Amino acid sequence: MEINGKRMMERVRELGEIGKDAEGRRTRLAASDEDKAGRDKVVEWMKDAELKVVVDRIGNIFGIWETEENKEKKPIMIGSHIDSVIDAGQYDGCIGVIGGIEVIKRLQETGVKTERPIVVGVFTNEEGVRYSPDMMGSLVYAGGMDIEKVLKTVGTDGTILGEELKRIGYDGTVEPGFLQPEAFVEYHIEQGPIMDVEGIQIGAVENLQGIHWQRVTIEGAANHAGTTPTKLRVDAGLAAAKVNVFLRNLVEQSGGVATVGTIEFEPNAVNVIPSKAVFTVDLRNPKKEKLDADEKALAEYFKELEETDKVKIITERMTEFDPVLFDEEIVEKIEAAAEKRGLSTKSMTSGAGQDAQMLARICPTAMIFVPSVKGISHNPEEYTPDENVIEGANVFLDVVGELAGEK
Ligand code: HGY
Ligand code: MN
Ligand code: MN
Repeated sequence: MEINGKRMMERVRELGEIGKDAEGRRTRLAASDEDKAGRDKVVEWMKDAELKVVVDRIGNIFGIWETEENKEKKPIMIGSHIDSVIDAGQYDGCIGVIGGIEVIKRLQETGVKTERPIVVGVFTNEEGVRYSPDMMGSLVYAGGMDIEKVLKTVGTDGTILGEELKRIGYDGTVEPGFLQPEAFVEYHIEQGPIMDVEGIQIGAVENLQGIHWQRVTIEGAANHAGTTPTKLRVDAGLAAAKVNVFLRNLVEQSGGVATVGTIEFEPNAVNVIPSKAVFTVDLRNPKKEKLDADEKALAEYFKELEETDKVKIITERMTEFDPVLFDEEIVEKIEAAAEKRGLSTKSMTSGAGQDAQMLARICPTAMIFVPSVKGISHNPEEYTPDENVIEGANVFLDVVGELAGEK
């Protein structure tokens, strides 16, 4: 059995057009109007597949395919996210949602019955760009955060998540976690270079690296850019730059990765020494002990910097997700399905955070990757050739059909 590749790719491109601004930049930040437009389109496709659509209180959307015979059984859950980063690609998350609906539709069209229901989920705010933390909807679904607290989250634009979900009409009624899955499988692009470089068609994802986010505020002293002698400066901007260089040296030793993705200066004027620098640190490593050691080294460096640069440093923890191991049996099913289709396969680590890492807290979980050309992602140049997307979706169809007990 094969998915309908034409239909799937048309939908990837159709969703890819949603949320583009006048300059053609694709951005669908969680609970924004653009996210709403994407959600509405996905709900339309779910209804086209005659799925029962349910929205939970954190705005996660579920398309449920169940029959009288199987509805008492725990479902196989599939899915991903359609919210994006700023100026994003069109595959990240979307192929897992569109692919999930496609898998169900193909099983329906071929008259296949399954022992278990199949549910395709669209998780709120996987990216965490507007509201922190990332993987928020799946984390709440898995019981990792309290829904009342999360709905009060203040965004980078000062909005309140719960109010925004209500405004876009996705403030659902059912409690997150209302369906306990038998297993979860997420279909996703690699977003890294390994499969492209090695010519691998299917990634069987066996684990996912730990992710720590923190917000750092460095307080210095504003002063005149021209009249203040170097040795009298208390320069928050310089201290922030030193932290970034320290992080790069740190992870080159530990084998992790570090990113200062956002930074703001105050008063942010060309001829004023910054009195304040506020930036985020995204620190990751597949090994928990190394990630914790890097965090410790960074905290010690902050103390040192307060001495040498006479600045004050305040840190605020945003996320702290440990590395995750996925389910070996499902990983083996993915590898076997790829081999049966004559596709090359490799077991992989996910460098990116994923909704699957949260579902792994409540059920056996694994992921299927397809290559990202040149490893580019979180960038409009993100690209996976149609044939790779379709090959991956066919493996996804095989694995989900097997897990659901197709008959
Ligand atoms: O941050 C991540 O890795 C994911 O894209 N949210
Ligand atoms: Mn993603
Ligand atoms: Mn992403």
